[in-house]
Amino acid sequence: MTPQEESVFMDTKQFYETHGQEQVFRFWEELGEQQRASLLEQAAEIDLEEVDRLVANLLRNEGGEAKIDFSTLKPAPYLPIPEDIESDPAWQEALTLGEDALRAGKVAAFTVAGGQGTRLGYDGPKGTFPVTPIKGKTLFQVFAEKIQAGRLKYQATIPWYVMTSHINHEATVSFFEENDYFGLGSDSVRFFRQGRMPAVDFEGRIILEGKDRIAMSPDGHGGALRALERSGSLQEMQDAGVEVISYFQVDNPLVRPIDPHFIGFHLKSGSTMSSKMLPKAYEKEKLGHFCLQGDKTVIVEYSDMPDELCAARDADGQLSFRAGSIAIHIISLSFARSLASDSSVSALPFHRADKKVPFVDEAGATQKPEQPNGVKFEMFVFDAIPFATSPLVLETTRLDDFSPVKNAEGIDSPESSRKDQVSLFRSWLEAAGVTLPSDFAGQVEISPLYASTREDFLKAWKSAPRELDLSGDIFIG
Ligand code: UD2
Repeated sequence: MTPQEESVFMDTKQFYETHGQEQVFRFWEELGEQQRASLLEQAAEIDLEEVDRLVANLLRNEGGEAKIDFSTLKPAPYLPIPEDIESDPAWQEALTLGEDALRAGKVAAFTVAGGQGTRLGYDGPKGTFPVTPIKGKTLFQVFAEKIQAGRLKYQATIPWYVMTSHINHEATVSFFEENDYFGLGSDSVRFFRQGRMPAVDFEGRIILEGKDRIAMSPDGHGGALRALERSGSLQEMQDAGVEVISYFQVDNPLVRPIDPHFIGFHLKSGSTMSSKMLPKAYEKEKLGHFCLQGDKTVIVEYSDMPDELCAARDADGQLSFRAGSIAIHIISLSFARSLASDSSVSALPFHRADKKVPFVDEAGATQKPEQPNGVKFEMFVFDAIPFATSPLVLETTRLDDFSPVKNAEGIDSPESSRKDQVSLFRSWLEAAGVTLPSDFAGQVEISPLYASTREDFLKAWKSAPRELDLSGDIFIG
C-alpha cells in the first residue's frame, strides 16, 4: 500500500472503531491489494451514522421512529370502480385528461426491478422470467410491448426507467441488449442501480459475508426515490417535459403501465401520489392496507397489520380494511423531486427484516445459517404517501391489473398468473362475440402489440375479425 492508501485505511478503520464496527476489518492482514481496495470501497459506501440510528430505533427500540397507532387506525376511503366505465362521466373525463397527458409526452414508465426474487427460486433478474401462457414471453418483454403499444397509440416517446440493484444490474442490461431493447430503442430505456445497505447481526454489528465482503443488500424499493434523483433520472425526465411517473413492480404481467384513466384521475384530483387498490380477496391476503392515521393516508404492510384488524368487518359483512395495495402508483415528478431533495421529508423510514444472512466465521469460511441471524434495512416507496398532497386511491379489477408471480407454486405463482392471463384474454374474445367451445381447454394469449386493453382489442377485432382455429391454443398477435 502507498502511504496515502495506508492513511485512508487508518482513518476509515478508526472511524469504524468509534462506531463499534471494527470487526469489518478483522481479516485485513490476510487480504491482498485488490481485496483491501474493494473492502475499503464498500466501507466508504456505508453511512455509519444512519446505521447507528437504525440499530438504536429498530433493534434496541430506543424510539424516534414514528410508530403506527393501531387503536386509532381507520380504513382509507377510495374511489370505487363503476359497473360500466364507458358510461360514467367522471371516468370518461379522466380518460380524456390522461390521454392528453400521454400525447403531450408528460408520462414516463418506471419499473422497480431490484428485488432478489428469492421466493420464486429463479436464478436471474425476475424480469427475465417467462410468464405468458403460449409464447412464454418474459416479464420485461410484456412491459416493453405494453409501453410500445402506448407509444404507437399516443404518438409519444414514453421513456422507460428500470431500477436494478448491484445484484442484477449487469444481467438486466445484457438481457435488454441481447433482445435489442424489444424494439423500444436503447436511448429511451434507462437503467440505474438502487442503493444498498449493510446487514447487521442482532447486536447491531455489520456482518461480513466474506473476508473482504460486507453483507450488503438493496435498500428496498423506497430507495427508488433517492436513486432516481442520484442517477439524474428525475432531471432527465424534467428536461423532457415529463410530469408524472407510472410506477409498477417487476413481478406483475397484468399491470397496465400506460393507464390513461389512472393518470387522468391523478391529474384531475390534484393528487401528487396516487395508488390502485383491490378489495382483498381474503383476510390475510399479502397486500398492504390503505389506512387513515389521523388525516394522513398510510399503507400498513400486511406483515405489520394486527390479525383483528385484518379480520374486522363492516355491518354489511365486507372486510373493513379491505383496500389492498397492489403496488401500482402514479407519482408526480415534482413530488418525487421534493422527496428526494428535501432532507426534512426525504428520510423515508427504514423497516427491519430479519433474514438468513451468510456470514464469515472466525476461520474465514462463509457459512449459510439455517435460522435468521441478521437484520436487513429496507425503505418502502409507499411510505411517501403520507407526505403527498391529496393522495388518491383508485379501485381497479383484478384481471385488469394484478396477477403477480412471486412464489414457485400455489398463490401468486407462474401457474396462477398464466391462468389469470388466459381468463382475461378469453373475456376479451367473448366480448368480441367469439364463443369458445364449452370444453375448450387450450391457452389463449393476446399480444400487447395487437391490443393491450379490452377496448383496444374490441376495436382492432371489429375492424378486422379473424378466423380462429378453436381446437387448440389461440394466439393473437
Ligand atoms: C409488495 C408490497 C405489498 C403488496 C404486494 C403486491 C412491499 C413491502 N409490499 O409485497 O404491500 O403491494 O407487493 O404485489 O412492497 N424491489 C426492489 N428493490 C428492493 C426490494 C424490492 O426493486 O430492494 C422490488 C422487487 O423487484 C419487486 C417489488 O419491489 O418488483 C416488490 O418487492 P417484494 O417482493 O419484496 O414485495 P412483496 O411482494 O412482499
